Amino acid sequence: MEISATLVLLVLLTLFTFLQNVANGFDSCPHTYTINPFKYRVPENQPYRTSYHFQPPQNWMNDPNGPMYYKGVYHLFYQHNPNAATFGDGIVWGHSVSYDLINWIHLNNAIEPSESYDIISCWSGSATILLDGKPIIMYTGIDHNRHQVQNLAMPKNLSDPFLREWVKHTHNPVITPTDEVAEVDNFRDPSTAWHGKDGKWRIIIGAQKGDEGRTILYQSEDFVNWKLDPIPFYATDNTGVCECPDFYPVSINGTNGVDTSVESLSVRHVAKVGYLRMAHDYYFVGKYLSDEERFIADAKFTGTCLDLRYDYGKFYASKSFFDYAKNRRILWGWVNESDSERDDIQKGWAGVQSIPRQVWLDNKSMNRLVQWPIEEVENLRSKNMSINGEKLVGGSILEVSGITASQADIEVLFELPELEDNAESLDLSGVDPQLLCSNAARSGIIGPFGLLALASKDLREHTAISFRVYKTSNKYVGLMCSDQSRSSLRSDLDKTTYGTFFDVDSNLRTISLRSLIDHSIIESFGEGGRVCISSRVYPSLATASDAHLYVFNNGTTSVIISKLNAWCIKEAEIGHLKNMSYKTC
Ligand code: DQQ
Repeated sequence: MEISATLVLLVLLTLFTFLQNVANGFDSCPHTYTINPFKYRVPENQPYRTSYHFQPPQNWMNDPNGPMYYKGVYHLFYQHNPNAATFGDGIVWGHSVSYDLINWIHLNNAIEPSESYDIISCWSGSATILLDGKPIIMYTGIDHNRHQVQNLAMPKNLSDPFLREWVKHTHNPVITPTDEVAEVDNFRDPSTAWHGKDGKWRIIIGAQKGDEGRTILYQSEDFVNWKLDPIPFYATDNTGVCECPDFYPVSINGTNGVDTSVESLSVRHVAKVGYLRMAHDYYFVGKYLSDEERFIADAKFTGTCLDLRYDYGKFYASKSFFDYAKNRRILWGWVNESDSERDDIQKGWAGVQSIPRQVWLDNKSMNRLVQWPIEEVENLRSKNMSINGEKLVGGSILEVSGITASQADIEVLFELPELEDNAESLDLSGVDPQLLCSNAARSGIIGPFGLLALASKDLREHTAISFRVYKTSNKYVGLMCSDQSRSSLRSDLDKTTYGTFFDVDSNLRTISLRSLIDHSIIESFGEGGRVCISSRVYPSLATASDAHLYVFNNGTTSVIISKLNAWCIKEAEIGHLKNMSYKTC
């Protein structure tokens, strides 16, 4: 009897520990910690500082670097100027860690200029988890000649759960540019490596040769000695330099991610490049021919609105990683400021990171991606209000009250009227959705309808995230817009209007929208994440508790708010560590 009671207790204890480990992402040791209440070191009065989007304590931030998951801890590295709120020489790898990708602990810089091969700056790169489980970083150093060379850095102490210190490899630089493939000052941003069936590692590096944008492939058996493949892995004419290339497999079934090295019939591949000239990240879905070391994209780059972008607003230098803890692929992007450099200096900071997004292949089309804010952001949701089945007649506006409209998460499903009789005709040839959005915001038949975010009570300030539905020769298309033109009474701001098309399913007759609002950023996900637009806005009236949120319909036909849920979002814990304790385990 006693033995079986002990046994039951033991089983229960094991189950409890297992569940605790699941909750902790299999972190080797449970932890508690407190963040220093002095969260950031910037001047008082910060109406535009974000509350749940990642920002360093002060100064300039651009590209997300690394990111990786290692033994229960997520690491975000980022391009950072520790000395100013502007870009310049002396860029370092800032470093923060997290247990949930939302609350962050700032650490000391991971990589700083120190050697001739990175003395001017330490630019972007990626982390790879090697076969023995150890992480390694490859980054671009701007050397004493201002040439771009690739270097390695490894954690100094693998038993430090935060991997606070990084040491540079004695063989650095491990890759230098060769004239025949790249210009010496346009050869940067090594990708996460993938491991081929032949036992060799592969990476791609962004480059330019003439006016061709290229990603160049290198192979290595030991991660230190790299062999150039002289034929570009993927190239586009007349685009200028490719920055921050990313290459990864996506599963053809379901939303789970797969490790970067997976090659099988159940995956397709995605190549992403940032073109500096356009300042946009474009992605291509296609086939990875590993035997020939080539990537064949389904569609060629056209330089038109037909090209696929992660985000049709501000979102650049993005980087993805495979999250082993939750079997998902996560994507980050840098969302830069739309105010002036003078404003940034005054604020004491510039640049935010997007909310990490889970990314997967759209199983409907099989040729584009879906992105959705990681589920952890929902832990910040607090007070909620909802609207169900309410008709929004043409020309009407309805306030979504009772939530903090400057810090919110809104999900809404609109039901459309009959399309055949109501949708306006549009000839898609040569139409630029971004231009159309500048005019389409006024009035139509089905739409524009959507949200007015960060709006002042008198509506003199607002950002409209809207939809309008058109009939083309063979299908119905939606136009999604984010119109910043009336976002602020302030001048000297970039108020460009963004827009993109998407297909509307005439059987479903619904359009969904989710917007994450955080003081000066609005990240919007249309059609369940098939089309995304992020914008930066700086209202002068609609700040903090003076910000309002509305649903509107400027079309002449009614749409129905099938379901709307809006939540206040709590502030994320982002700061320096005050203290931390590990329970004995
Ligand atoms: N930012 C880095 C470069 C990269 C560019 C410099 C993209 O490595 O090409 O901070 O924003």
